Amino acid sequence: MITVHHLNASRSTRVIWLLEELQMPYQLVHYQRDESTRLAPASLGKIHPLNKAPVIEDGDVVMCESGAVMEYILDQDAEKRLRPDAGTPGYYRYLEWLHFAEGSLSLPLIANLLLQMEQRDGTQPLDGYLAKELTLDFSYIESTLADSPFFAGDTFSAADIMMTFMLEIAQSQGVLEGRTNTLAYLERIHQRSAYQKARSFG
Ligand SMILES: N[C@@H](CCC(=O)N[C@@H](CS)C(=O)NCC(=O)O)C(=O)O
Repeated sequence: MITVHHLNASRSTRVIWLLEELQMPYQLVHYQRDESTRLAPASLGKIHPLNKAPVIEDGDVVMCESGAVMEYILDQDAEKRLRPDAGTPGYYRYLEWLHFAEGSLSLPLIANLLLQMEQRDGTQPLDGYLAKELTLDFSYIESTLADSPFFAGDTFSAADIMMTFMLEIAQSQGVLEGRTNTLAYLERIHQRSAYQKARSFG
C-alpha cells in the first residue's frame, strides 16, 4: 500500500486528492510545518533527503516531486484513469500542463510570495530561501551522482538532458564549486557527441 508523507498546507494535498479520486488505498503519515518558519520538520528528511512534501513510499520505491508522484500513482491504476492515452494529442496537452505547474509556474509564484513577505514584514526571506534550497538541492544531486553515473541510474536518459541545462547555469553562478561528482558528471556529459552537436547550433 502507498504511504503518503503529508505536510499540512502543502503540495502533498495533490497526492491525497488523486488517491481519493482513484479510490486507491493509502496510509497517511502527518507532519506539521514549524509555526514561525513554515518549514517541514527534520523527521521528514529521514524519509527523503530533500525534506519536502510530498514523499511517497511503496515497497522499495521512495519518491518526491509531486508531478512524478502523480505519474507513479497513475501507473498503478489498472483502469488507466485521469490521464489521456499515451501518444494521443490529449496526452501531450496533459503532459505539458503537468510539467508547467512546477516547471514554469512555481518559480515566479514562490518568488512573488517571498517578495510580498519581504515588503510586508521587512524580513529578507528570499536570501535565506535561496541559500537553503541551493544547498539542499545540490547536496542531493551530489550524493545521487556519487551513487550512479547518471540521474536515473546506470544508463543515460532524458533526465540527464533536462538536468544538464540547469547544472550548467549553476556552474556559471559558481554554485558547483567543490561539488566534485557533479563537476565530473558534467565533464562526462560534455563528451557526448549528441550534446556537442546540439551545442554547435548556439
Ligand atoms: N517541486 C516540488 C516542491 C516540493 C516543496 O517545495 N514542498 C513544500 C510544501 S508545498 C515543502 O515541503 N516545504 C517545506 C520546506 O521546504 O521545509 C514538488 O512539486 O513536490
